[in-house]
Amino acid sequence: MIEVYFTPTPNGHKVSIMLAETGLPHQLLRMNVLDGDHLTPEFRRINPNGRLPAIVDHDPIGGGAPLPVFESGAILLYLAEKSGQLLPADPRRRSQAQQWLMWQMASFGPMQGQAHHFIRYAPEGQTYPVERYRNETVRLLHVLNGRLAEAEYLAGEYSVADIATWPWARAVRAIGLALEDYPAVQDWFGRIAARPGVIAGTSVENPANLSSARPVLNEEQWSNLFGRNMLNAPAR
Ligand SMILES: N[C@@H](CCC(=O)N[C@@H](CS)C(=O)NCC(=O)O)C(=O)O
Repeated sequence: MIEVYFTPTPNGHKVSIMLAETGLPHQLLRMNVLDGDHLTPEFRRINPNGRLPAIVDHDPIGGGAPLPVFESGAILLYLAEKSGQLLPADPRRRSQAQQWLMWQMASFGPMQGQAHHFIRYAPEGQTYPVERYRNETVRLLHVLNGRLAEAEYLAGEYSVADIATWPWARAVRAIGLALEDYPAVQDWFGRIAARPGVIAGTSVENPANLSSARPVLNEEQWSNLFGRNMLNAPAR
């Protein structure tokens, strides 16, 4: 059994989609980041970085003690290895899947995440960071569109790279961007949205950040959501 420390965000949905696609037995444990569930000493023994998602595999590859895995990209690779699915066997495609997975983890997720932060959460009127991160997200959408204009899926076949990228493509409308402006991305997005595993993996709970509304948070919730309280919380 795999325990999934889950919150309904693009990073959380990568894991719920992967588990629905592969059929690996699991249990979702819903974490509330506004309450600081991810900052407790217990959770930080699973993910020292105090972020979601994370998993604990009680029947890990290779046996032995339960294995905690953090960072959504590492979780996808672990589940691909465990299930023998969604990481291409062909070495060229396998490398492409790893490259686009790293691209999502290092660029498309973090840059867009900052755009969400400055557009929807930070005090209003900060034009420089809003433009910087929205423009960078636009640039990355052009990169994605270029790849998908030449290949049906990021690695030539459906893989962990698509599962990592799709929930973040879904989130761009909350920062005022439209997939219609990127036709190859839009076609790819529709193909993936129709997959039963993706429908099951995203029906778990709607992500908070698909809406462009500005959330109203009190001081404590803000500090929990953006990790500030982690500096005050004991690590162990
Ligand atoms: N690179 C990490 C990012 C994880 C991340 O930032 N998770 C968010 C939710 S999607 C979180 O835990 N936020 C709470 C906080 O920042 O304190 C991954 O892909 O797993």
